[in-house]
Amino acid sequence: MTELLFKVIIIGDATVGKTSFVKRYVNNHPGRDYKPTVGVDFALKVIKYSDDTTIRLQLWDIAGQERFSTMTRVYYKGAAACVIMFDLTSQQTFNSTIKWKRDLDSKCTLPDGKTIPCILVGNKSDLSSTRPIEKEAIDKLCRENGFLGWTEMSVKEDVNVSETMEYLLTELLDCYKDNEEKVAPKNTSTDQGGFIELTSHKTAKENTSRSGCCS
Ligand SMILES: Nc1nc2c(ncn2[C@@H]2O[C@H](COP(=O)(O)OP(=O)(O)OP(=O)(O)O)[C@@H](O)[C@H]2O)c(=O)[nH]1
Ligand SMILES: [Mg+2]
Repeated sequence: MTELLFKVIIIGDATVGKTSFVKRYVNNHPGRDYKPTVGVDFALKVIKYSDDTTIRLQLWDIAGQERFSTMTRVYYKGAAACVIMFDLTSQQTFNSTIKWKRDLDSKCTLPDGKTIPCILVGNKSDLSSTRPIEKEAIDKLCRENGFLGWTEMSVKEDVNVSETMEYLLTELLDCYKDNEEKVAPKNTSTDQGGFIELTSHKTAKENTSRSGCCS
């Protein structure tokens, strides 16, 4: 029986929906009112990946408010993968994803020196009538800033939450194997990006889950 533990960090501006996302993914309930995250919150998702492999994802839900930005180096340490989230109805939060990605890449790398796999997520797709950001702009930003790709999500309506994480887990495991085997991994900072068709990435079988809060 193999047990693998990975740290996954979730970053992005305040109010984009990071805490709601983690709660939805782990507990299948996003919570109700907005309570700003103070520093960082933790949750654990246990995935029965195959008959002989269990994966534990330690999720670090990092505060988006500016006043916590001095702590990011500490929070990013040891991360195996990252979700950078923005609000599809807020141009400002979309623009900020470049800043978050640069901050991440400058402070966190894999053992072989490559950048960690990072997916861009546009949340609040349920608010479709107030969406100022064109898909082409997201594609472009994704390609130019070394994201794996991007997905649209509605945490509120439970659209693409587990699918996005399944996709990220597949990429994470690829990087992990590459690092284990000491061969050159896929370079996550070039020739990628673009919209991810999630339905073709059903790999991990989610079985049990639990969460814990340590902050
Ligand atoms: N309409 C809609 N609202 C959402 C969605 N996801 C989250 N929200 C709301 O957005 C607000 C902020 O959500 P949070 O998850 O607390 O935001 P956060 O990114 O954790 O914010 P910080 O902790 O300050 O960094 C809350 O009122 C949520 O209910 C969504 O998919 N659709
Ligand atoms: Mg939060």
